[in-house]
Amino acid sequence: MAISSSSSWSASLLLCCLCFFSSLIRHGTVEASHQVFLHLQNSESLTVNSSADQPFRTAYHFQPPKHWINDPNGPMIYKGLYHLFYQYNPKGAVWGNIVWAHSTSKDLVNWTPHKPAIYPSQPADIKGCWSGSATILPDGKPVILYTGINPEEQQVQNIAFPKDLSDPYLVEWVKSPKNPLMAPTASNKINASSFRDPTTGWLGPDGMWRVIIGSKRRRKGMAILYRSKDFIHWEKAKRPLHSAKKTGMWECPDFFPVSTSGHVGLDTSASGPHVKHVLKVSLDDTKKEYYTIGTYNPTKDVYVPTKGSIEFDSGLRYDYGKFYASKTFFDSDKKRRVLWGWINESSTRDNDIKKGWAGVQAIPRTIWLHKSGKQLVQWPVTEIEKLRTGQVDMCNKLLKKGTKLEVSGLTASQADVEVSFEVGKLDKAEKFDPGWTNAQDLCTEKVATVKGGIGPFGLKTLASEGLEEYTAIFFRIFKGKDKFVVLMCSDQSRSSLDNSNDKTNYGVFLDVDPAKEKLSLRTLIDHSIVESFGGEGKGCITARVYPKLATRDGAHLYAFNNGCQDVHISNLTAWSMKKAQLN
Ligand code: DQQ
Repeated sequence: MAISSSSSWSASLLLCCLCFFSSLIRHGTVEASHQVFLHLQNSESLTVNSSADQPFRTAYHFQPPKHWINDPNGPMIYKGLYHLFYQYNPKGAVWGNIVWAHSTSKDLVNWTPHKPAIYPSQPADIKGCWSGSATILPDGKPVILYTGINPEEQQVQNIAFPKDLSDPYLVEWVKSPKNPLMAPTASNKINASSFRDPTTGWLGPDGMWRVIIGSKRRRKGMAILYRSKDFIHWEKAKRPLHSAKKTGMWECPDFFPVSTSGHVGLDTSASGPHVKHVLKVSLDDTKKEYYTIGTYNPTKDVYVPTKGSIEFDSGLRYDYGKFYASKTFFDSDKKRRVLWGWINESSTRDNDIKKGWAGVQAIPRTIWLHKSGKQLVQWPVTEIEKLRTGQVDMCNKLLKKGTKLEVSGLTASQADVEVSFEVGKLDKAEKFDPGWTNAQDLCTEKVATVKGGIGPFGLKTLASEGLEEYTAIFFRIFKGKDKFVVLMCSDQSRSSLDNSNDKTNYGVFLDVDPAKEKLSLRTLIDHSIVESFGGEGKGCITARVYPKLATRDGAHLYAFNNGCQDVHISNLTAWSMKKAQLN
């Protein structure tokens, strides 16, 4: 027995080493961008997953029935139907064997699955079909640009067209025999292992199409610009659209216009006096995304960020929690820009394999420029509200210091909660130390149990009755040199009794003035996801958690105040959420 277990142990050690070395070899040519577990890529789930074994599956966040998913790809609307493609491993719960899985929806809430739209079939993509984007051409025809991995493991850019434009589901896609359309060559100095994720195309005033592709040269991250007359023949521009030193590989860039007035979304080719542009990049090194708002000159093809910089921790982010490889599209039916993002797991690889799946998509969010022009604002698409049922209200309730209030009468593991707090006097606010430049670090130091002056107050979600487990989303107010500083935290430190999970805490400083405004919080709770929107969508944090006790009926929801001052709940409205049709 001892011999056999030690020999199986050494066998798995050998397998691990082999896997590690083969992943190194692979990294020597193609940089995988995801952890590579070669021996697990084709492993079906080890257990039979009855629903009783599956407390973490979501009820209204998009996911397929099983296996690994990552980046949202090519989102678009065509003939009134929303299309979502996504990176998918059809053979296992770890990254590998990547194809473009495909689902459609009438409302961004209920989804119908289709067969994979794009899968390895040509020399230009035989080793993988990686991320990319859809563009709706002026005649209404959609096309997809995506990254293929060729037999030499180089990253190249390919195109695919719908086979039958009269089919609103666009189930069949045909690849151009001209693929690849863009490739690293001896003369163009492109790093063949860091050249991926083409954006949606936009038209310049010269009638030429443009796209950018994520890349790096040594540690300098960049968005390589290409131009084309016909979307088939592409020429690399001399200068990248933008670059930044020491940022590493830029994955999944996104570049789009936003209106300087109101919430209305703009077509990706829009430009003009009332338009600003946004450049978002996903940093492979840190798995964090940053965006800048700036001015784009389409004649010179120059983008200059107004403020903020991609490379620093103080840069702007869509979401300060688990949210990566995001992509927007223009919804021409509802005149809005919609953002999709991938919520990665915080659990161990073993647990992912046991449950048979990994990865979820965040609720699609409408995104627009705040009237200050300083940041973007996001809000879950309104369609999600049709899942609300059994409304619970709390109005003008005092939340005394050091207390908690249970929000009962709803399904606390599957809910949508909107709450706003009024603080009254602010003289108990603790002094803000100007050295606190990183909100995440401050939230890690000052978790929900750490008493403050004003705050922490907020919600304890997915909480067990005895509070052995909870995920807390809360605010703290500090007195800065010449203004109040509002910190929003998502505290996962007690999210699960299972300590094998990553329980990193997240935080963001909210640009809200508590002397003039109420502090609002909306939280979407979905079994293992807590997706929160603070300050009416100015700060978003998504958490991925795996409670042991606070599952299904064992989950509770509390409002809490652990500060030295009472606060008022001006309004709290919560709903149980119905189950969506998820593939
Ligand atoms: N995921 C894809 C790449 C992309 C990365 C591969 C980002 O195209 O750079 O699955 O998560």
